[in-house]
Amino acid sequence: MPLKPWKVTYFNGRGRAEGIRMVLVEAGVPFEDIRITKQQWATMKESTPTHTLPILELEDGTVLSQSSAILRYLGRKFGMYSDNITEQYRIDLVMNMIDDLVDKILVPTLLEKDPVLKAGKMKTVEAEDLPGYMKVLTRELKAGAFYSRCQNLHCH
Ligand SMILES: N[C@@H](CCC(=O)N[C@@H](CS)C(=O)NCC(=O)O)C(=O)O
Repeated sequence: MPLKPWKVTYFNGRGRAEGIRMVLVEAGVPFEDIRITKQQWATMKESTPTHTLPILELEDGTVLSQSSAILRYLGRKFGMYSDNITEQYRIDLVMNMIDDLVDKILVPTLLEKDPVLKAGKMKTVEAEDLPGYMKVLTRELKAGAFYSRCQNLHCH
């Protein structure tokens, strides 16, 4: 039976799917970048593994869910997640921080509908959250390579 192409399914935005798309591009894996509407989501939500997006469908039809679990799966599969537990800790620390930051950014950008409240909340994120996160993330990047294929990226 011919194998199917991998499929990343998410809404039309970067959000929690962009890291998965980036890792697949870096690994050289062709994939279908499926971006669905809220109406389409309503009809498929219950059939997804954790009733959330993003999901990644593999060539044999297996569907993976939860962005961090997917990223670690891909990292292990393509040699981007170290075997060294200290390096794994650093990777996890950065992944968790980015997850927290996505939470903070998604609330004002997507969930808040009132334009005035939206602008105010975004300003708060920019002024109060982003500087601290950027400081720590910059420190971690400066501390050295994150994974064994890092020499392929401009990450030093
Ligand atoms: N921890 C999950 C969170 C997933 C999540 O909340 N996804 C949102 C989009 S960013 C979603 O599916 N929203 C639609 C819904 O919950 O019905 C992950 O990292 O994948």
